[in-house]
Amino acid sequence: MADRPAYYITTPIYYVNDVPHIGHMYTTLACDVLARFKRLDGFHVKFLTGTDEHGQKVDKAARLSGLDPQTFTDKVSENFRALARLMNFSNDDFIRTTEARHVHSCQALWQTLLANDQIYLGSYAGWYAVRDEAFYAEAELTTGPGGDKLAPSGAPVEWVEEPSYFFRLSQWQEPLLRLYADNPEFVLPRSRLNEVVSFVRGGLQDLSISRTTFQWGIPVPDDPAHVMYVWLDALTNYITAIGYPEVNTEDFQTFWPADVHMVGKDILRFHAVYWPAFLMAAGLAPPKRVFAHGWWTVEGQKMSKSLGNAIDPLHLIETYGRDQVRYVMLREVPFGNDGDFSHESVVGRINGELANDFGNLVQRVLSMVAKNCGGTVPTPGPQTGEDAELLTACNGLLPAVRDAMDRQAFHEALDAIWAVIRAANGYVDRQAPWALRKSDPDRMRTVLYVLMEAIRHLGILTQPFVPEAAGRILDQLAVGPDARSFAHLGDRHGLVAGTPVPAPTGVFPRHEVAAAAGEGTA
Ligand code: ME8
Repeated sequence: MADRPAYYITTPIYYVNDVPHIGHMYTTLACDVLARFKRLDGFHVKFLTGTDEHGQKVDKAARLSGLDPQTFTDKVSENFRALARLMNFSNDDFIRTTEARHVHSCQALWQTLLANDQIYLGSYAGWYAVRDEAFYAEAELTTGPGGDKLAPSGAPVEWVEEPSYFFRLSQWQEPLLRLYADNPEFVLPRSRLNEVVSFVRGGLQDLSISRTTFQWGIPVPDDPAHVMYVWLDALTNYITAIGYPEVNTEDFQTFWPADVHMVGKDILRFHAVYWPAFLMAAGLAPPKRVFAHGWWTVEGQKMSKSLGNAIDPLHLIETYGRDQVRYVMLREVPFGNDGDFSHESVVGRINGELANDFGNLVQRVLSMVAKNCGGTVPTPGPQTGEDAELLTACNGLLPAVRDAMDRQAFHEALDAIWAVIRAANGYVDRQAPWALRKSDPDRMRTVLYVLMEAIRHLGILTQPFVPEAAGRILDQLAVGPDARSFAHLGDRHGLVAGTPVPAPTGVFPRHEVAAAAGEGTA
C-alpha cells in the first residue's frame, strides 16, 4: 500500500437518539462521493462513519423509549448501518462509541492528557444544553418567548453544578491561532474559518470534560464517579478507528492526520477548536481539514421530528432512485451553503440534467451504434477540428474535476462534467450522424466513435456521483471493471474498434411528476 498516497475521510458520528434523515445522509453521501473519487484517482482511502452513543441526550432518549441505553443504542445504531447499506455507501469501517476498542482509546487519551498536565479536577457551575451536548457562557444565551434561556442553536439550557475535570483549553489559544494562520484551508469554506478565528480570539475558557449526574458514558480512569464529556469521547472516534493508542502502526502512520473531517456547520466549533486542542495537548497532529457544510431545510422549513417533515431517505430513494438522489443533493446547492429541499426541484433536475442531458446523449449514441455499426465500436477515420475539440474537453475534465474535489466543491465538479455533456449533445446535433449514414458512412463512424469516447470519459468520471448508472453506461461500452479508474482516461486507453457492445438500455428514466406528488416525509 505504501506506493499509493493515503486519504482519510470521516463523517460525524451520529447521535443514536433518533432515526436518520436526509441531513445525516447528506454528510455521509458527500464523504462517499469523495472516497470513491479518491479511490478511482489511485489513493489508498479510509472512509469512516459511525454512531455517537453516550451522553445525556442518548440516555434520555433511551429512558423515554423504555429501554436500557445499551439495548436502545444497539437498535438505533442499526438504523444508521441500514442507511449506509441502503445508500450503498462505501465506508471502510463503522465505529460505535460503545465498542471496547473505543473505550480503551478514550481512556488512553485521557491518561495521556493527564500525564501532560492538561487535565485538573474542579467543579462546574454553568449552563448546559442537552440537545447540543454543549456548555454555554451566560453571554451567549438569549431569552425565548416563554422567558426561558436558549443556546445560540435555539436549544433550551439548564443550570448544572457538579464536580468536573477540566481540560486546559485556555492554554491553546495561541497554538490554535497559529494553526489557522499557517493553514488557511484548515477550515473550509473560508468564511467559516473567520467565525472560528474570531471565537478563539475572543478568549478560551478551560473546558469541562466530565460529568457526574448520570452514568451513561466512558468512565474516567481511576475516578469512576465521572463519565467523560460526550464530545471528548465522540471526537476520539477518529483516532480509535486507526488503532489509537497504538500510534506506531502502519494504519496510524498511514492515515493520521486525517485529510478531511466532514461536518455540518452546527458542530464546527467542536471540530475546529476543541479537537485540534485535545490532539496537540496529547502530542498528536491536528487533522488537515475540517469542512463545514450547510444546513438543509425542507420546502422552506427547518427539518424536525416535531414538525413531522424530516425526510426519510428510504422514501426518497423509493420515489426517485438512489443515483438520482445522490446527484440532486450534491448538485442542488454549492457545497458549504444552506439548501432547501423541494420535490419540484428534484424532479426538474432528474428530468432535465439526468434524463435529457446525460441519459439522452448515451441513449441516442448507443442506439445509433447498435443500428448502424453492427453493435460494435466503429472504426474512426481522420479527426476534424470539432472532434478534437470535444475530445480535448474530455481530456481536460480530470484536472478540473480533481481541483474542485480537492476543495470539496462537488457542485463545481458536476458543473464541469455537465458542460462536457452539453458540449457532446451540441456536437451530436451539429454533426447529425443519422444524416451521415447514407451520405458519408465513414464520417458517421468517426462521429460515433468520438461520441463513444466522450461517453466513456463521462461514465468514468461520474462513477463517484452516480455509481450504478455510470457502471451501466460503462457496461454498455464494454469497458471492463479493470479499465474504469481515472488512470484509464485519455486517448491511450480509448475504445478499440470492432469490440462488440451490448444492446443499449436507458440509464436515467424520466420521473413522472404525478407519482412524486408531495409526501416525501417520514
Ligand atoms: O452532532 N442539514 O450528531 P448529530 C445538513 N454526535 N446536515 C445535517 C442536518 C441538516 N438539516 N441535520 C443533521 C452530532 N445533519 C454528534 C457528532 S462527531 C465527533 C459527533 C448532519 O446526530 C450534519 O453533518 O446531531 C450535522 O453536523 C450532523 O448531521 C449532526 O449529527
